[in-house]
Amino acid sequence: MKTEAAVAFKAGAPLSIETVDLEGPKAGEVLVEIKATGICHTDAFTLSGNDPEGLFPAILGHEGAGVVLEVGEGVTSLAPGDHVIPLYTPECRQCEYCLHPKTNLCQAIRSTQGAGLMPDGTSRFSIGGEKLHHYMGCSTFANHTVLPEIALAKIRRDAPFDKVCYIGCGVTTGVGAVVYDAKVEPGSTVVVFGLGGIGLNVVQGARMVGADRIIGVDINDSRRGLAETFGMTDFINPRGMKPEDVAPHIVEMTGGGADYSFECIGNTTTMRQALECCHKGWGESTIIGVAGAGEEISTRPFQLVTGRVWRGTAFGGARGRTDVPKIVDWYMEGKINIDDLITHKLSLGQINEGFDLMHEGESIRSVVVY
Ligand code: NAD
Ligand code: AHE
Ligand code: ZN
Repeated sequence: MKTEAAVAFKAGAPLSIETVDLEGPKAGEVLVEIKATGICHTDAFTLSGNDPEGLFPAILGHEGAGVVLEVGEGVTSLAPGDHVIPLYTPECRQCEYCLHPKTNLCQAIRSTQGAGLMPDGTSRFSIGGEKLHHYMGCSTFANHTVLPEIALAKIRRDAPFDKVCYIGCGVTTGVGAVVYDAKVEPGSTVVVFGLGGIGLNVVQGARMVGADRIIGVDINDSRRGLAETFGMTDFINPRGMKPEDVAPHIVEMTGGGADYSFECIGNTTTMRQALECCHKGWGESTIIGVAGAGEEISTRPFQLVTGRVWRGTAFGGARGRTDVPKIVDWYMEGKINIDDLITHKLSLGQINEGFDLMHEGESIRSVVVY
């Protein structure tokens, strides 16, 4: 079939709206009509050329929601008409990782997914006979896409696509990092570096589990008001501070340091600050931000010897097919707020404006509605 897509032909160039060819689903695969997709900073990161796994030409996008149109041979858990959220972290429920209680990183299709291909090693997308790569196994910047059955969470039909698409990455990553990975306890002091599409979800996750103090750190002052409505109690704008002064400042204002910190920027300097603002003996810092190719983190090992813990999370530790439908329920029951984080709604033809708004610090989430 033919479908409309925003194609990334090369790193650093704007996306190009094209009519592309899409092959139907093979065994174990599902054809999905994408109804809405968010634009995550990770899409911009890959488009910039900074992603070691970035491949071009490709159809980016990994934060979508849509409807099943057709299922391939052997697909049993989904049928045409089902509403779904694509999962860049699938859940096969059979691999060593899925069977391990400590991780959500299903590896069933990781190698082909990282190579921009379907599990059989081929692509379903092409243009003028030239292969287009899939992206993160999702490619939600296409109006129609094909995914493996294990990479789709079936969700309730009354959930609005233009809101719950955000659960495909940002909401689950931020709220899940608090709930599933760090397991923040009520009464905790939490520091959130970066109050964008991910960080604000960490803030609301921390409020949801009953954190007492939620300190936000961002160089953009305009993030303050919204962050406060999501539960932030204190704001720090580190502009004008020396990088080495940020962690001691937080340690001082918290009387010893954070119980938990989260880095939601992708900057190795703030990753270090996030670790070092943690409380001696027990503070835990979680890296969410994605740093560019070749970048490395550093700290004095003494920071860890003296009881701070450095860890990271992908997709908030959520097991997609199991947890994503529950997070959709949390939204529908009013336990989490998605509406106020979606600042811009765009058509596919306006998708490059969504990237501009992100880079200018004007948007929290832009959502493309097909
Ligand atoms: P975003 O652009 O919406 O937000 C980033 C925020 O960081 C902005 O508010 C910006 O003002 C702030 N910021 C930038 N530099 C700063 C600095 N030096 N100090 C303080 N604040 C600073 O991005 P997002 O969509 O929220 O994504 C954040 C990061 O999380 C990205 O690196 C993205 O790739 C990553 N991410 C990771 C996962 C995962 O599973 N681990 C999932 C989604 C996104
Ligand atoms: N491909 C990059 C890393 C990109 C990355 O860290 N991706 C996160 C999701 S970000 C979503 O917005 C992730 O889930 N990683 C785990 C995985 O298995 O991909 C690189 O550095 O090579
Ligand atoms: Zn993302």
